[in-house]
Amino acid sequence: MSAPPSLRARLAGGAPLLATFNLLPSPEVVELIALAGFDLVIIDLEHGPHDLADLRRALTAAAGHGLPTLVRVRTAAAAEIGAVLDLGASGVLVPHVESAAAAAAVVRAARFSPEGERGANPWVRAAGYGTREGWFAAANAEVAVLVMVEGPGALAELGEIVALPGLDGIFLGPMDLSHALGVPGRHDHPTVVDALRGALRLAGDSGVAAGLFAPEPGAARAWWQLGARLVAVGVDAGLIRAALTATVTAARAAEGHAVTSPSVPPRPRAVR
Ligand code: 3PY
Ligand code: MG
Repeated sequence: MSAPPSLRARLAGGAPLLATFNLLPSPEVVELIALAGFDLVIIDLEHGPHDLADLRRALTAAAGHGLPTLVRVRTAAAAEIGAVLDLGASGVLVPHVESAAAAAAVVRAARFSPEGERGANPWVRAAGYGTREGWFAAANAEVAVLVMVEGPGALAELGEIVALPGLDGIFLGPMDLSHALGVPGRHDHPTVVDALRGALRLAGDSGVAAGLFAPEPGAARAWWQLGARLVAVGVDAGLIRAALTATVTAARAAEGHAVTSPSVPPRPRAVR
């Protein structure tokens, strides 16, 4: 059986992708995200408290379900990018990249020579601890590299960013953009939405994939239709909280509901 296409390949073509953010350092939550049917999970080290051991557990849980993983690192440091890729992330997402030069440095950190300068060690988990033939070339071919466009510098240099060789995609952050554009917290303000639409157009013209965060699921289809290849809807913590709150609300509102059947099934008869 041939291996499924890499996240990098799926970003380059095929059906639009649906993700959500994993903020809670829990492999069980990653499994629930896989079982729910998302195409990939974005494991969020920028806003989540995961350490590298938590990340390894999350990656193992995802791999058990064939769920691709994009890891949002905390910083653009080459050592951090290398560490999450060595652990086995399908791709790396770097927040707050504010220039074409910074984006080029991200690509260098994520790709082995001759395409970049990623620290080379073939005995890491991602390389099957030394068992993966042709590891360096395979990693260069498969790893997805995305930078976040969420500040004024990135918007100003977007044309150069999307033209960078080796960069697979940009990912737009409406929350940070709302702050950068003077309407803090208003991710759906027309100024923010115009910036998002303009960035999607530019990425589409350049052929690089574009993704973005959408707090609400209802917006996903519209963003796909506007050219987004990847929409990340919601954050696990918020989705779980909303489901718990809805359950409490529904239970408290359910006064007068007639209980017509026992909720506990009868005990089976003992077999002799
Ligand atoms: C943003 O909207 O700024 C993000 O980083 C999404 O997580
Ligand atoms: Mg952000």
